[in-house]
Amino acid sequence: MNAPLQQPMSGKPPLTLLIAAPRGFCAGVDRAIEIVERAIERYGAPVYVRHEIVHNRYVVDSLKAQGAIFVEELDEVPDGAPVVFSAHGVPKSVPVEATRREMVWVDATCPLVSKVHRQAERQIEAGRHIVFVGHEGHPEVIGTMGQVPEGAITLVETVEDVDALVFSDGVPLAFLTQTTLSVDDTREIVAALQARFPRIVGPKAEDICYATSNRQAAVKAIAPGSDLVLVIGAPNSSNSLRLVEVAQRMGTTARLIQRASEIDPAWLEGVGTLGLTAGASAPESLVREVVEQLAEWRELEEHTLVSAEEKMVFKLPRQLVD
Ligand code: 0CH
Ligand code: SF4
Repeated sequence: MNAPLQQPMSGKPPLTLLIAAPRGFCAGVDRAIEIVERAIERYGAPVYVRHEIVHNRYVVDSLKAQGAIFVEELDEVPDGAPVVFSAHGVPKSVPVEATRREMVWVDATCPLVSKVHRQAERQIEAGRHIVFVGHEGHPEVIGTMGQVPEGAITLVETVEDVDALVFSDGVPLAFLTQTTLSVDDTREIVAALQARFPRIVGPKAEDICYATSNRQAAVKAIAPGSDLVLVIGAPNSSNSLRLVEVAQRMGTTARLIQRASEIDPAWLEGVGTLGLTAGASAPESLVREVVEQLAEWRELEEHTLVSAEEKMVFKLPRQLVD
């Protein structure tokens, strides 16, 4: 005889929660937020920040409360006020202009983005034209393309874009990539580039960063066993959007949410196992907020699936530690 099904004491229907690890803040985001906080301590409020320091409204609002003012362009910063450049990086013209205006500026560009900037410069010095794999209009793409003279870099977003490339015979080529792309899509795009231009040179592995790769792998670990995956992140956060895509491509319904309040209880109908993760710019406090919201509706059985350990820490700019 079958044992009677155990009913949770609370009377709420059960929900198995699979939480991805790694998730949330990466070393570049930790560093960028600390840079703004230390700049406020050192220079006093207000400290201006050019572009959202990372793509998360909660982070931006917390820093605003501490004395940060967010602007999109340098010309919105008054003379004499300190300014921080966001984690996504800026075109070369931005620090040049800040220096010309004798501004106090601090660069919170992630060191892994800066590494791509230096590679871009080196490829141009070596006489190569760059094919850059990235999403048009994204601040990191604008920043990286702005490291080299206009016309020295061509953006591609898809394999179709690669097929449509036309270069004069014998032009030496190099490729570079945005740090927060889909690992799977980028592999295909790079393969298409190498097939069309066998002499093209590039980094050993594409420039997708460790945090982006690890978070995508972690979603791959939770998605197959989940009826629904929730990704905490902003609609303008490239790495967070990629996590939604990864889950969807595994055949699992996935949704991007910024806060717990965006969860429609109807989404949970028929869901026995829910996967949860967060983009690199989403704080852990928002993950806990979502877990607490779910616990109000369902009797939770929480599991964390760890697919990698992360120990990366980046140094702060010298001007904030001396
Ligand atoms: O994923 P993107 O690049 O849109 O940026 P984010 O959501 O602010 O995450 C942090 C990454 C910053 C630069 O790589
Ligand atoms: Fe740096 Fe990667 Fe984080 Fe972007 S996602 S800030 S490149 S570690």
